[in-house]
Amino acid sequence: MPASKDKTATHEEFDGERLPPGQRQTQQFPVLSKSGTPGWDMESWRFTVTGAVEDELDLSWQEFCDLPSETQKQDFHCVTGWSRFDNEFTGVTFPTIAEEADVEDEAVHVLFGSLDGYTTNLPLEECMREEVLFVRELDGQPLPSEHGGPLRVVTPHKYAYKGAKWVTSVEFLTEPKRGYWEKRGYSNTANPWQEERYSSW
Ligand SMILES: Nc1nc2c(c(=O)[nH]1)N[C@H]1C(S)=C(S)[C@@H](COP(=O)(O)O)O[C@H]1N2
Ligand SMILES: [Mo]
Repeated sequence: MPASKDKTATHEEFDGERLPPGQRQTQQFPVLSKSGTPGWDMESWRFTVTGAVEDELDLSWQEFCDLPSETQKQDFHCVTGWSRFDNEFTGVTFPTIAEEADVEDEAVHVLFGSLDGYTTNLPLEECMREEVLFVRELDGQPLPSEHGGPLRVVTPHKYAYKGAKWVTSVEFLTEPKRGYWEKRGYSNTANPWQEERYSSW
């Protein structure tokens, strides 16, 4: 297996400590899901990329697994106050997906969709980072279903609600849209080093 890329210095970019303010470190990996763990099957699972792209994608599980992947060591910060360090995540980077779909210049925003009906959003430039990863393995094993298996997004530069578990769709947008928690009071920007936990409206 190729060496994992160490992305645990992401905090330096935000002039912050490795443990963001108001967080405590845990060795556990708590599960936070709005409505339980949805089922899936390998035969019918699809991953779609739509919207402001030249080449829409509609991939089977096998086709997704054939995309170039890498392993990264990342920290994970939950808005409810816990952080888990040194997670070994294997998957496909967001820029790889953006390149596969040939994103149009008009695209400025991204909406992720999931099997449980969850959505979350980010500006395109906040997605075009290597460490925004579509993860299918944790510690070299298939990602546990309660943590979003078969496929989830991780966003180590943001609180973890910006990473959709059970992700199956990515929509490139020409204007911003809010996702599930962003409509319900969590911060739209979600920077852990600025403690952007809640929205002011
Ligand atoms: N599809 C989906 N993704 C989701 C959620 C969810 O309920 N559904 N919860 C979010 C929240 S609030 C957090 S903190 C993380 C939790 O990930 P974990 O359960 O692996 O710790 O997933 C995020 N992604
Ligand atoms: Mo959360």
